[in-house]
Amino acid sequence: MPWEEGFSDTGTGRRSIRKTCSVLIFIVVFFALVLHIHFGTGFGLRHDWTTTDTRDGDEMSGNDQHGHNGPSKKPDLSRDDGRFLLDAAWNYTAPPTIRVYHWTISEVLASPGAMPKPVLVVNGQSPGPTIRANLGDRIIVKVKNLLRNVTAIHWHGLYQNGTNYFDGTYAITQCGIPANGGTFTYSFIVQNVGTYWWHAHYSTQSTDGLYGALILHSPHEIFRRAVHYDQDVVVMIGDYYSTYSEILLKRFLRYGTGIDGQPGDEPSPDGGVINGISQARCAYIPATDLTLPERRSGGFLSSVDGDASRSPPGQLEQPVINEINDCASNADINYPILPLEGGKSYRFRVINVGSLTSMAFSIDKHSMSIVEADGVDVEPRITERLVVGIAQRYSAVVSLDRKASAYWIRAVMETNSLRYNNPNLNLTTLGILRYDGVAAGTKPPETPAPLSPRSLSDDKDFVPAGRLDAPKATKVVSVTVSMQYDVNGDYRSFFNNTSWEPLTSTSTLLEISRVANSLSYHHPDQLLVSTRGVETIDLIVNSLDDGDHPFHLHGHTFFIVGWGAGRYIGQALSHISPMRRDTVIIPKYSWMALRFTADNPGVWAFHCHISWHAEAGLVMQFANLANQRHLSIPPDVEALCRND
Ligand SMILES: [Cu+2]
Repeated sequence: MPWEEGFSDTGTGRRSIRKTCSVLIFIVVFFALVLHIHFGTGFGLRHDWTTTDTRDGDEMSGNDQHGHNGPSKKPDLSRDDGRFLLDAAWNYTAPPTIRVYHWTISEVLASPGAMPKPVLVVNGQSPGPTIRANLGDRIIVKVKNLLRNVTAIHWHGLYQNGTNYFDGTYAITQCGIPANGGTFTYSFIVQNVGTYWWHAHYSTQSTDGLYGALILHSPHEIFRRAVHYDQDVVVMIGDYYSTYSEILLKRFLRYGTGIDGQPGDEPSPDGGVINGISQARCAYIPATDLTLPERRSGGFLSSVDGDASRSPPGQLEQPVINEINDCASNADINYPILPLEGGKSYRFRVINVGSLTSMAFSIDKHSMSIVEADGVDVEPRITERLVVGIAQRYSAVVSLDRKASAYWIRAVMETNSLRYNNPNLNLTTLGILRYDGVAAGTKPPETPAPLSPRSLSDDKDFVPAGRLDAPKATKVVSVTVSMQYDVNGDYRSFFNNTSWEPLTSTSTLLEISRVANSLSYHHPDQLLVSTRGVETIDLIVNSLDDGDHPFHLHGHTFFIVGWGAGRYIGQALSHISPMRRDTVIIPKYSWMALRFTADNPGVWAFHCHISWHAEAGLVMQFANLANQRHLSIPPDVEALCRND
């Protein structure tokens, strides 16, 4: 079946059945939402609320933390490694709680690695505060945006059933939270359990540090642990850029040349990061065949706000041969330190917060048992090395059963996504796991420990714990992924023949709510699949590209019902308890079939999680139950579009 752009009906008989179904669904969903919105109990959860007001770090006020040109003062962004070790005394069966967070987002000049760069922080921290809650709790995050750009915060993996307008996807579910002091409040019920994260969903802001962990508990998990553990530890790993992402993005998208003279080549990172600390020493940008406007203006930060990124065809400027290659060779090298208790077991919540590359996670001389992937409990599998794709999460249970000492925690970059040589790239990022009682200054042996060949690296290669078969598909949506030149001669990413660009001063959700027949909403440059009744969709993705892409679907956990090399030409799909997750890597020149039930009203992005690809247009959208009026957008969400 062909892909659909908007809704196309197939016959009057089916139409009347659908109409009846729609009315029934409308009634059910309407009452569920009324209960949900007004009482916060729409999912059969508990009634008596308590409120917890959480203030992480100091709240900043005023604009004095906008440190573009200031001296290289080095705030300690991670503040205290202890904040990644979660309280063991957590109450999993607490009565429903309203958890209120007050976040001030600002930009500081800081040095997560050796080079100072602008870092986007929440309450002075990057990674930002960890949110921790139980199923059925209400999370309220009051955001104040002191950045000089708008922002939006996405709660990665959360269903947001009934609150699509709080999904935090810029220009899709909301307009930006205004720059220079704008405020906005997110409020939603926890409907998921497991390891999640939150991150900015405007441009490449998450690349510069605007993210944090989101750990959601089930009342049962303390009793039903497949593998015993005593405590949770958050480990956020990823690639790291010493240069501000806005500069890299402009050069990546630069007309005709790309960042290294090869259009479509993504910026190569300078190193990795573990819980906000990097050992990257340098900032490297290769020469292109254009004179760089930022070089002419005498400093590459100064042109960020200028509009010098694009030279029209036929007016190419003089070539230069110099690269931007700054290193801080004598700067201190820092390591994140996790002081843990020997004899205990820990559930490491491993999250890839990066922008381009997968990372392999390991701890020297310790194996780990993988028990969860993207919020889905899996049959425990033992490994010594775990490859985590961008935006994916795993729980790895580790027993501290070795000699009391210090051991390296490693995040090793996978190199298959790197398109040009960064001569200073630091592939291995290290942290220190220190058993208690071991002297504070103790460092693990300098020589890299040999890694066992036992490695888990295929993100489809897990078995969900407990059988859950995929429902039958009722609709097939087929898309092709490619990178190519558009009609303007820009090299961009495509779903079919569309390359997404954000709407201005409006969102898809708002636009759909404004047209009389929501199903007819259509944008010529965006791929939007609208459904009327509840459909179970087979999303067939054919990747014609020569790189791997980590794809994420908002608001759903999909079943991975099939995959293979080449294109999908009717190969058999498997519905028998397939692996489920919300982010999966689709390898180069291959296809994958993702099945999900579109029963979650609203507009949901499906996009590549490589920051550079999403910004180059690799985004499509699903409008579930688009014909229904039950998603009335709150006035303060709508108001954002008047100020955007
Ligand atoms: Cu991609």
